[in-house]
Amino acid sequence: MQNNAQGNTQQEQFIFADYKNQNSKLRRKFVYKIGIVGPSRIGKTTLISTILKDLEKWKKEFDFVVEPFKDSQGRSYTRTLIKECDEEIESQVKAYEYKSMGVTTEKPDFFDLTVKPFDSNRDKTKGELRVVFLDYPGGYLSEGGENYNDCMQWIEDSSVLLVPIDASVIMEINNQKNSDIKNTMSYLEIEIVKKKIIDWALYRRKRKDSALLLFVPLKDEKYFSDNGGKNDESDKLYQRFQQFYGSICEELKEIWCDEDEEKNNNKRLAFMKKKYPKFSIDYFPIDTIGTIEYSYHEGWREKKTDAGNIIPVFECHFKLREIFGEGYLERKVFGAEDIFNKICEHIIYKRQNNNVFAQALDNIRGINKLLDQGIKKMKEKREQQPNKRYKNILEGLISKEK
Ligand SMILES: Nc1nc2c(ncn2[C@@H]2O[C@H](COP(=O)(O)OP(=O)(O)OP(=O)(O)O)[C@@H](O)[C@H]2O)c(=O)[nH]1
Ligand SMILES: [Mg+2]
Repeated sequence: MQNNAQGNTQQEQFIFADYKNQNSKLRRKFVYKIGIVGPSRIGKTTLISTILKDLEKWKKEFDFVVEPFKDSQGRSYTRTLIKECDEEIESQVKAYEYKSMGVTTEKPDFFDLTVKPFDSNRDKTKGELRVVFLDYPGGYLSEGGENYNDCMQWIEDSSVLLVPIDASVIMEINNQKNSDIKNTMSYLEIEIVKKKIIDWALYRRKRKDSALLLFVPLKDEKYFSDNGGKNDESDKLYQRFQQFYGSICEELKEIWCDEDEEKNNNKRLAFMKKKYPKFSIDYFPIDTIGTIEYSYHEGWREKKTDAGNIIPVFECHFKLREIFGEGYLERKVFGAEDIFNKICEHIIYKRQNNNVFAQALDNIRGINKLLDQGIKKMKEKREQQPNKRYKNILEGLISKEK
């Protein structure tokens, strides 16, 4: 989280300059970009690194090898980064008194992965998709910073957008009190987040490109009983999510859906089903730590930001769960795999439907079939073990620009 991985300058790493350079090898590759939008301390770095923590299982369960990208010398900047983030979270969990402060991200960072399908004998892989998550300091959203424009351009270009939500704040404030609502909007920078999502949605429609929007409540261990928690307040959490973020979903519906267009699409779909970009808005609350839950808050206070602005802060405190006679519990991640599963499914769909060149190349190399099988297996697994927390808010085909 502290970007120590950058210290190892010997490793080739993904950087904006390379990506933008028209002559770079990277530029000529298909890179599937994943964006994230959230203010500082909301949990962006924790979310990305938790999703990528346990990549080994993909081999066993889904016929894919998902690995941190390795440079020509076999070194991996991303592997180091994931390890550092993981160690940071583990050390927070092991601390007797858990402090939710962690280490703030200091510069934009890339989590650069390769996704390779196994061939039908499962003895070697065939082809490779490059999937890259961008993480950046949350302070950028309101105050900018180095490479700010590159980060925002990346977000617009990404067909997958992650939006972490601070569950403890929206659950523990008084949601009937005007001043609490106003402060929450300001503290969680909900208007700025909303604007980024709307700009992204308009860009998707303009580009006729598919879109996957994932709202991910974090710091929510206390509100679920399926991972060691005592109470189930999941319905209340969803209601609170709707109170603060529901209007974004309504606006997206306006932007992406057009009933007449949908009817036409449906007619045309019979012939050219694969031509239309689809969208999905999903709700995926996950436990990134699992054994640390909300304990108490200190109410609202004011804080001066680096740029000198005064903002309201709602400081929540967390505690380690203790099981009588068993001491403290180890970290227990829940639901992260389902998110990556959904992202991969989306990327493969996009590859097979929006990109004629990739499609032709995949067909020649025999990868299309392998990708198809992979998607099927992922869907089957999700249907066998439905994650009760997960909700599909809205899905459909993106209409033409109005
Ligand atoms: N209990 C609990 N704590 C979490 C969870 N997710 C994140 N946190 C804590 O929230 C704090 C902030 O998380 P980060 O991932 O560093 O937040 P960030 O959005 O990357 O912050 P910046 O880098 O400043 O933009 C850390 O101390 C995390 O351990 C969660 O699901 N549960
Ligand atoms: Mg961070």
